[in-house]
Amino acid sequence: MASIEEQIDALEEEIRTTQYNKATQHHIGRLRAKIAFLRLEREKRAAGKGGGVGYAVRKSGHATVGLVGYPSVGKSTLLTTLTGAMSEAGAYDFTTVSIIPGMLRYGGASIQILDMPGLVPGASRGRGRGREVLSVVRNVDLILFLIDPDHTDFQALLDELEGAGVRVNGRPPKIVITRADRGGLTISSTVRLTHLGGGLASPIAREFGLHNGLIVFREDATTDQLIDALAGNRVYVPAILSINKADLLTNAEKERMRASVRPYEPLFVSARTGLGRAELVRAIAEALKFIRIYVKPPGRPPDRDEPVILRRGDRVEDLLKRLPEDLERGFRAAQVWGASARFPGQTVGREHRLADEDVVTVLVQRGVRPGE
Ligand SMILES: Nc1nc2c(ncn2[C@@H]2O[C@H](COP(=O)(O)OP(=O)(O)O)[C@@H](O)[C@H]2O)c(=O)[nH]1
Ligand SMILES: [Mg+2]
Repeated sequence: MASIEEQIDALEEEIRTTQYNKATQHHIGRLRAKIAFLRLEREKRAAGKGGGVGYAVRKSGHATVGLVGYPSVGKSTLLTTLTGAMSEAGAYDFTTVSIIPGMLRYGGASIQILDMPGLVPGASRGRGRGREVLSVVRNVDLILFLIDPDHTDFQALLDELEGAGVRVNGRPPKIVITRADRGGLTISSTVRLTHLGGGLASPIAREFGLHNGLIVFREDATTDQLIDALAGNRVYVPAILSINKADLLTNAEKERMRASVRPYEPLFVSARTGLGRAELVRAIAEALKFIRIYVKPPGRPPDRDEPVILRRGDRVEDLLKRLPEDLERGFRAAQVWGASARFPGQTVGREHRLADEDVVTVLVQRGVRPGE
């Protein structure tokens, strides 16, 4: 019996050598599903053997950013430039043997930045500590990709992450899957399926052992999106791209590199000279979607010097977690002034979504006296 690796290689070879057309698309869809299923199996076995999956890094700060790039592109140097943390920087590959955190402060927010070993081709199959690195990457709030003039193959970097189930700058497919014990498989959709019509969805589902249940498509999903929904362990992580060692690049070289990474808009930086540092920090904060909330004690002006930093989409309940415990325990309602309020001073509950620069007063029940 061929190993999982050999089976995957054989299936990939078959896809490569099969002409894609109407007659073969079902077959190719099933091959892709088989590969995805085998990869899942491989991950499970690696995890069972303690193969590095679940490498835990304690999160701290308001958000965590992972530096991802090939060895020697300047990740460790950049960590120092951004945060002052001293990660051992050297001219050799694999100088960073572990994950080194640093803290970057930005307008009241603290952003944890993780320096990690460089990814090498084959990382998603475990090469060069790849599994450890990728398991950390799965848990960050933002990926900061770093390439340099000598390591320009950005697409291969993306492919390693995709191979490990990380959907870079993606969003979950709008597919709802319900498993059942019997009754067969029902497939329905609220839109016309142009990729998965003609009965293509059910053979793919069967490759994942889904024989009974319901699949509802709420968008015109592709084969890969259905596979992602069936695999279930995908993560969707936003990312930005920086090109380091810009101090070594002429304008013409910059333009060439810029063109090669489209549709990404790279930021040129030099970790060594600090060039582009401020723009990069701003881009990180922007990508993390921070919002600033000014808390206003009743009858007093808001505290504009020390906003509470939340993420876009956060609610009053997320704000409460960051305030003294008695405010959370005694919470009765909140009053909001600003972009999220329908009118100034609107009274809202825990579920209310806040917006950048909102002013919020927390109202507590009688008998609870904040600050005591
Ligand atoms: N010219 C130049 N060299 C850099 C820059 N950033 C890092 N380096 C050098 O690149 C080499 C690898 O850097 P390092 O931070 O260890 O890379 P890592 O393996 O990605 O962590 C070191 O010799 C650094 O001094 C930069 O902005 N410009
Ligand atoms: Mg390093």
